Amino acid sequence: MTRLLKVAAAQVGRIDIDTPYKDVVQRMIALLDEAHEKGVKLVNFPELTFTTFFPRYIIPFGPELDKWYQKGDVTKFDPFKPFFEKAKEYGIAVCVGYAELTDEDEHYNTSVFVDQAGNNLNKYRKMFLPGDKEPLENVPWQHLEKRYFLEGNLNWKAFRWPGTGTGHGGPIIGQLICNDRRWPESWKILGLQGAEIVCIGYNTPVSNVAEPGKASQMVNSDSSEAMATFHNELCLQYNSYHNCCYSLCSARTGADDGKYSMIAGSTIVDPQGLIIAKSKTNGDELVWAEIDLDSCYPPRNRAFNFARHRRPEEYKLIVEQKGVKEPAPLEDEM
Ligand code: CDT
Repeated sequence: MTRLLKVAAAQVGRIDIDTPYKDVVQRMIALLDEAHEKGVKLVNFPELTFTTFFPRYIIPFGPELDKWYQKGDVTKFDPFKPFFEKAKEYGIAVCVGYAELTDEDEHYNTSVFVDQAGNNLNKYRKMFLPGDKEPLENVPWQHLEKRYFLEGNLNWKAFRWPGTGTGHGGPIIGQLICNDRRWPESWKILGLQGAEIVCIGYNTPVSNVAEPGKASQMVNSDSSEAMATFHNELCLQYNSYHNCCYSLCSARTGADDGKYSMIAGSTIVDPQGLIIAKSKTNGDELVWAEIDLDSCYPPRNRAFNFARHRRPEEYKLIVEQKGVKEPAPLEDEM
């Protein structure tokens, strides 16, 4: 049996602090136009797709900060509506990241999966928030995600995407956001629910602060970009492999404001861990492929048959302990 489906990772390039929503939305629609031409049925978009990565700035709490977030049903927010309407017109499902403000004034880094008929099938809130709460001194930039977002509280819920005609009760979808992709726990919880496609968006700087407070350890070179790209692929390839799933991975890339450079490398990875499609630019680009969802199953039935081989009774440390506790040091090594 084959369960063929055309899917895409939409990469979105430079967005500045003052880029209007309508310009971004037009660019996103151009990516949908291309997807429609190619017969693609699902397009994944990046983390916080509609704006620049605002957590890099110091923004006063209150109305000035809240301008960056959307309240209520994001598909009905006027400036974004043309994008969701175009996806529905084309019969394309989309997974897209945005900043969410709840009625209780909670702030989340969120992604929503909207099916081809415009139904909001699932909302996911980023679980692993990197960066800091308080600004670092003497660094050229920072990610203040711990300042501007709460940790996600919707767990990693896989769900069925109806109406694709691919059989098997519908494709099983999971969502992750950026830093989540680096943690095997998030993937395994989706894997245990049989996720066949994991949709991921990211904003990953080409350089990083090695240690808080030590700007001198700021790594910023061609080799750091290569390393950031390598780590991205490492996470996507290995985690897709041991969970026997596809992943659609979309970068917000380019140099926002002409200086905040983020890696590109949007990819589609198959259940063997192979990259089957990859972006060639660091701008707007549609990375697409035809995939066969049935190819998740030979490895699931053999090498990664979880029911046969996993040892959950031995994993107590993983759920009960958070940080590292080393064994006591040896006397003669002190
Ligand atoms: N957006 C996001 O989660 N980015 C992180 C890098 C953070 S550097 C403080 C990532 O894991 O790619």
